[in-house]
Amino acid sequence: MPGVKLLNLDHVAIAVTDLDAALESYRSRYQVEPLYRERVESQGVEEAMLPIGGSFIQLLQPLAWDTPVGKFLSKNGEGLHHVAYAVADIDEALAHLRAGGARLIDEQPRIGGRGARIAFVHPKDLAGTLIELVELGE
Ligand code: CMX
Ligand code: CO
Repeated sequence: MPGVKLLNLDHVAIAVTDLDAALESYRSRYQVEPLYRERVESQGVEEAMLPIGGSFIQLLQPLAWDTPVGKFLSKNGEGLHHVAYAVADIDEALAHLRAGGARLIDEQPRIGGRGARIAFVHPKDLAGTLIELVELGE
């Protein structure tokens, strides 16, 4: 079976309590402007994507406390939440990870921000890092 080739570090995601304040701080301190901002109900977040080189910083504000990012914030406060790698074929990547015994959170891809197909791998699977795989559309 073919392996999983990680094409790019798509984004590093940071959980924040106040998206507007975080965006303003990135703007004033680092002169970075968001390229996208959207509400992704299925993930329980409002997110903004800040382009940096060929990757993004994803700022995540939870829509409610009983969401993955809401729970993370109550437990840890603001900070690094996950890293996301771009793959060409997310179905193939998930099949390969499943066959290798990886602890998948999503058995099937879901639709995330930018209309991309995404799936998460549990932080207990590898070095305490929540990993998101992203298959970008056209
Ligand atoms: N990074 C590293 N470790 C994490 C973590 C994170 N983001 N979130 C939880 N953990 C750890 C916890 O510290 C805990 O460890 P201990 O058992 O050692 O204390 C363990 O994982 C279980 O955590 P929990 O607080 O009980 O949290 P849950 O199991 O309820 O949920 C997770 C954790 C990863 C399964 C859940 O957050 C999830 O399903 N995430 C995927 C979806 C998501 O994050 N969506 C938002 C982003 C959307 C986007 O990027 O577009
Ligand atoms: Co993400």
